[in-house]
Amino acid sequence: IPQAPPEYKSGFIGIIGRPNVGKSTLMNQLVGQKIAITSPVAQTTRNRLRGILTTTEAQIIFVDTPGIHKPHHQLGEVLVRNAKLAIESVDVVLFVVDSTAACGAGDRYIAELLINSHTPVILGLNKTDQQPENSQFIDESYQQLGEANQWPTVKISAKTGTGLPELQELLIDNLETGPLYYPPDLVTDQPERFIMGELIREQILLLTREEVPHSVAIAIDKVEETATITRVLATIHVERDSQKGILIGKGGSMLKAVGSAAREQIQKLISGKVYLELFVKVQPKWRQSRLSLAEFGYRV
Ligand code: GDP
Ligand code: K
Ligand code: MG
Repeated sequence: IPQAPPEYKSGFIGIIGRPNVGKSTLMNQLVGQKIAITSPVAQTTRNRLRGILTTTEAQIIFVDTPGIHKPHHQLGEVLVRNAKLAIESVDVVLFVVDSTAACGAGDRYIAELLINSHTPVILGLNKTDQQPENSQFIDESYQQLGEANQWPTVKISAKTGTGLPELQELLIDNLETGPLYYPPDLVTDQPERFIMGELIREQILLLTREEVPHSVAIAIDKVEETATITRVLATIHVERDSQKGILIGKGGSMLKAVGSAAREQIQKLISGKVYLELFVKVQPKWRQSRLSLAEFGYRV
């Protein structure tokens, strides 16, 4: 890693917020590459993922986190505990809210966690591209929250990019001078294999029914590179036979759709041709088991 020039800034920004407010979409936009998967399904993001933006002025390391919500099972508890840890372990928190609706109990729950921490906070009002008419009441509900806690507040759209240059500047303003933590050309701390698995999981989230996604885990069994093509073998682990049935679909149609959409995404990731082969395996109760969680790459 090269040495940073004097006055160079760097630090870790935790992206915190309720599920589905657009945290992962925002991180992808800010680093300029799709490294975190996104979907309209809550709990799309399962573990902490770093996205790295290196400019001539600063290196910003974004830490994308699962949304904060009340835990219902063991995986949920792990998610919330990790989110709390993320708040404490970063230099600045980017608190993302969904500005298509007013500030609610979920946002206030997170605000309490932030007020009780020592980490500086910037409030990002996301999805401004989708705000209803007369959104003044909505904006005021968040601006009050920001003013009460002296949190700088910016209106943004992770989808269209509105407000992101201003946000980036504000984030850099809040960082101290520091070293390059990562090589300047690196965009994530995750191995390519992990992101491949996530890109497969994303298509399952987007294409199958609600009940399948939450109990799915992907293992990349093999990646073989030849001169012309990269061959990827992956196993999709589900908890129940019924989920396996849904995932495979009539005559294999669902698995085919998941496979071809995921293949396209993986091709973009590695900028090369991909042959993707998917297998589905039933492994009961993997979500309850700490051993399995660790095995599939989730921090427990
Ligand atoms: P996360 O759970 O907070 O990480 O949210 P995601 O990044 O997965 O996004 C949840 C949903 O909101 C996805 O369908 C995104 O496409 C959508 N989304 C994210 N940011 C924006 C935005 O700025 N505008 C609009 N209209 N949709 C957005
Ligand atoms: K989501
Ligand atoms: Mg996410």
